[in-house]
Amino acid sequence: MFVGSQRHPLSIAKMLMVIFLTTCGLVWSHQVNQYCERDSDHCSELLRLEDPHGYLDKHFKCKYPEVAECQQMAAFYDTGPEYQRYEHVTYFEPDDVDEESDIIVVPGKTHTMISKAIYPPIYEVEDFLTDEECDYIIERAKASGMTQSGGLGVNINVESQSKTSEDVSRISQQTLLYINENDKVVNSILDRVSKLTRMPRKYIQESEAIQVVSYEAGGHYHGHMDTTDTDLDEDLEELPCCHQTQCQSDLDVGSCCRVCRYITVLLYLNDVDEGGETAFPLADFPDKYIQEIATETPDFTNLSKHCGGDSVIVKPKKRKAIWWYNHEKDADTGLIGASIPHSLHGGCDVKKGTKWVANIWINVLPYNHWDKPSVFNV
Ligand SMILES: O=C(O)CCC(=O)C(=O)O
Repeated sequence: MFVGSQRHPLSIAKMLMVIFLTTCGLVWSHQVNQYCERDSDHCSELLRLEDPHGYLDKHFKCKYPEVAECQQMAAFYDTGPEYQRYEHVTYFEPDDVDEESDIIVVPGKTHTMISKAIYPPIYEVEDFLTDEECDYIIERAKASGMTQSGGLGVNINVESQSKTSEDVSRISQQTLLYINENDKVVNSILDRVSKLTRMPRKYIQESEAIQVVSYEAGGHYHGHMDTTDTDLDEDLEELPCCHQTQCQSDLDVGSCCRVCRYITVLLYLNDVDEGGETAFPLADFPDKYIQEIATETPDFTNLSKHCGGDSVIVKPKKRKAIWWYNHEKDADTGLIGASIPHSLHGGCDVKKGTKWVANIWINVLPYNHWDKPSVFNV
């Protein structure tokens, strides 16, 4: 009796442990199955990106228990909340500036990717597009009708006080190209963007429409960020991302929603006779901040007056792509983290000729909204 009563609590503890582990297992596999049923494409996409050796089965279980790496990978996916397994983002940091790496974004062809900055990581790839693709995007944009650009992004200086064209924050024309599944050219470019950034194709498909922009001589876009700068006001982090709300007017940005553009891929669609460089005045200056340089004299966010100096500068060239991170990756959740004010960038004055570019933004949902459907997905 005495012995029995001593063993009894242990058995109960063991039983409880078994029930707990079984329940965890069931909850986990239920979550996985639910998620994969809802989104089997994304599951396979993640497996393709994350598991190039094919160690895991479709339930993220190790197929080759004798291989240590396989077991480690399965263990990673078997712990932590669901968002950690499925919605995490990639973040690649170069060791140095001008570091070259070979990448394969088109089967059978190698492209060279060159790092232009470390913080934020900015990369350049020549011949990312073909001549025909560049011409096609320009023609599609012209056909859809170009209109005067408004104040998109997060501009620092107040436009209404502008006196000369140099002080106007943006002088360009633009249009949006919606991602249409029948458009083979655009979809093939987006496939490449997924390989380039190693972000799931699904994120790219669900992101905003492609923005095509043209500048004539004198045209420019002063320093701005492509995403909402939560560094200026941490409360902004609580706002949902604009692409999952219905309040999508530019006026609403910052009050009912925020822009969550994790990565920008900028495509150069033509050769510019003179000028039109893309400048990043704060890249690799971790100790400088927008507020300082915007209020200093000279104002380095004014790219008509200051294009060059110590800024990272990229010359436009037909077929070239550059891309960079507008946010960090959150170390705890593996999801989109704080915005990077040092991603401030813009287009310097076009001095001669016309400049055509296209922006592909990769929108990513933050931790508190990772389970909300994107409006681009309906
Ligand atoms: O024209 C450029 O080089 C930069 C364009 C840009 O920053 C934008 O469209 O957001």
